[in-house]
Amino acid sequence: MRKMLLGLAIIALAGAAFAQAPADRNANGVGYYVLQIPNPASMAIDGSDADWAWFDPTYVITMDQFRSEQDAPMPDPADMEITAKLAWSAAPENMWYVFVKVHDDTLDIESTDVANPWADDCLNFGWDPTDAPRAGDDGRVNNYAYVIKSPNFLATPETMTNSNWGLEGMRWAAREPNAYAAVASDPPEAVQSPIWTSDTGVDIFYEFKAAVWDRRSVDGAAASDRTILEAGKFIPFLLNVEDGDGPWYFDITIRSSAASAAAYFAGTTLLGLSDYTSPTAVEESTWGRIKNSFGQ
Ligand SMILES: [Ca+2]
Ligand SMILES: [Ca+2]
Ligand SMILES: [Ca+2]
Repeated sequence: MRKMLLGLAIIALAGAAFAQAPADRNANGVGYYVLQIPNPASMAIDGSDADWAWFDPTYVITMDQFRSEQDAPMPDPADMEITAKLAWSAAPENMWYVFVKVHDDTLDIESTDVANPWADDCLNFGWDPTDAPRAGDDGRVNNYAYVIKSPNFLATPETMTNSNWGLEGMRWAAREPNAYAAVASDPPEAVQSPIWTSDTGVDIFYEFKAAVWDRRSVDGAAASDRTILEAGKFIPFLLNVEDGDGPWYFDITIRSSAASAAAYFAGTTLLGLSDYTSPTAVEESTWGRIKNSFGQ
């Protein structure tokens, strides 16, 4: 009995230590914004951002809003430079969208091991909607992360995987119809080569949409709790970009060093259609007025 009480006291202490998210959880000091997609049917997960023209450029995440996860000096733009866009679709689709462009001097996707995606250039991301990084059956269920990289040289060709591939019961969450992902490059032949480089480098494009979960179960989607995405909602999110080639080989992240130390994610807020200024909305509202005038 005494042993059990001592055990409970230790659990309570550990809980208290992680009960509060760090106040300064974001690499940019203020947090990040996720824009509602005006027309989800127009979006194609194909590695092209031709379908992102509606996105308000104010909310593009640029290099000055990232930091090194290992607190290393930031890379030279020729070695690595990132822009990222975060978006969401309302119900019934209820999906989270990301488009990331990485300029890199060398694209390295030579590893064939799906269980070790960090060996190469890749995108690492995840959500923690309940903001409870230590919760879950084994600590990895709720504070979860995924990886996207070009699957062209993987022995098991999966574009999006659980960052912990060994957690077999969770693989459903990284696969259709729960997740769709694509990787492309400019020039296009770069992703056809295990290692590709040129004097001017290469652009890599990562695009995905995925369902978000308050709680995931090893028994699949039907046994899990889907997060309902809505304007105004706050959702902890992690986005890391990894450069597998030298001289810069650390990850770049949107979370602060305090958040890294406590295993918390950065903070994002979902903006509704009227909360941002879309470059293509002028056209839409003009058309709306014309339609209204016909209706009168
Ligand atoms: Ca696209
Ligand atoms: Ca590089
Ligand atoms: Ca690279």
